[in-house]
Amino acid sequence: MISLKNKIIFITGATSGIGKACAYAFAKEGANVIISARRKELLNEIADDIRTNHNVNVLPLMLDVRNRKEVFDTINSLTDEWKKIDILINNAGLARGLNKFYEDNPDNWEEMIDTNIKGLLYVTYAILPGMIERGFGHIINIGSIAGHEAYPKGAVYCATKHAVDAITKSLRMDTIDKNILVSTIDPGLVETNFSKIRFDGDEEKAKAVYKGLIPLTGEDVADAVIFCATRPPHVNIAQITLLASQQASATIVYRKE
Ligand code: NDP
Ligand code: 8X3
Repeated sequence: MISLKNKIIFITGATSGIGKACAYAFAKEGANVIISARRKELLNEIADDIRTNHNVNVLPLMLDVRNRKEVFDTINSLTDEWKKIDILINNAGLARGLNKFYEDNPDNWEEMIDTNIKGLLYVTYAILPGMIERGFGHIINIGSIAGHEAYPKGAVYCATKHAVDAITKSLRMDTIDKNILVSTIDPGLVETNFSKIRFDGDEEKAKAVYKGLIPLTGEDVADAVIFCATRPPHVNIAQITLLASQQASATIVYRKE
C-alpha cells in the first residue's frame, strides 16, 4: 500500500456527496487537497473544517468544469505549492431529469454532456501534461453503473457515463508509457444530492429512489477511491463497480416494504 501523506489531490465536485467524502477521506490519509466546485461559500466552509480536523493543506477553488477557459486559466495559475498534482478525481457530474427521450428537454442533455463529458475532458487536459512531465499521475474517474448498462428514461445520462468509460479506457492506452494510472469507479445507487438535482429539487421523488433499500453513501465510494489510490506502484485498478447489497443491476433492485 502506498502512502498518500503529502500527496496533492485535485477533486472536482467536492461540495457534496461523493466528491466531498473523497476530500475528507484523502485528508484523513494526510494528503493535501484541492477542492473544486461552483459554490464558493460551501467550498470555504468545507476547507476550514478539513483543515481543523485533519491538519492538512486545503485549497478551495471555485470552478465550473463546463467553462473551458475558466478550467485552463484556473489550473494554469496554480502556485508552485499546488501545481504538482499527484491524483485527479474527476467526480463533478449530474443527471437532469428522468424522461422518455421523446418527452425530454434538450437543455437537460446540454447540461449533462457539458458537465459529465466535456468538463471531465477539460480538467483532464489541463492537468495531465504536468503529470506526464513529472513522470507520475493517477486519474480516477467517477463513472457509474449507467456507464455499463442503459436504462429507460436515461438515454443521455447513460450515454455520458458510457463516454466516461470509453475515455477512461482510451486514456489508459494513450498514457501506457508515461507512468500514468487511469481508473474508473462505477457506483450504483448512492444517496447524495444526485436525485434531488435530477428531479429539480423534488424531495419526495428523490427519496423514493432509495425507498426500501440501504443505498451506498459517498463514504462507501470514497473507500473504493482510496483503495484504488493506495495500491503498490505496479498495480492499477482499472475499474470497480460498486453496488448496494440490494441492487443487482441498473434496473434490478430489491426493495423491502
Ligand atoms: P451530488 O449532487 O451530491 O454532487 C455533485 C457535485 O458536482 C457537487 O459538488 C457539485 O458542486 C458538482 N458539480 C456539478 N456541476 C458542476 C460543474 N458544472 N462544475 C463543477 N462542479 C460541479 O452528486 P454525487 O456526489 O452523487 O455525484 C458525483 C458524481 O458521481 C457524478 O459524476 C455522478 O454522475 C456520479 N454518480 C453518482 C451516483 C449516485 O447514485 N449518486 C451513482 C454513480 C455515479 P457545485 O454545485 O457546488 O458546483
Ligand atoms: C447514478 C446511478 O442508477 O441513477 O449514476 O444512474 S443511476
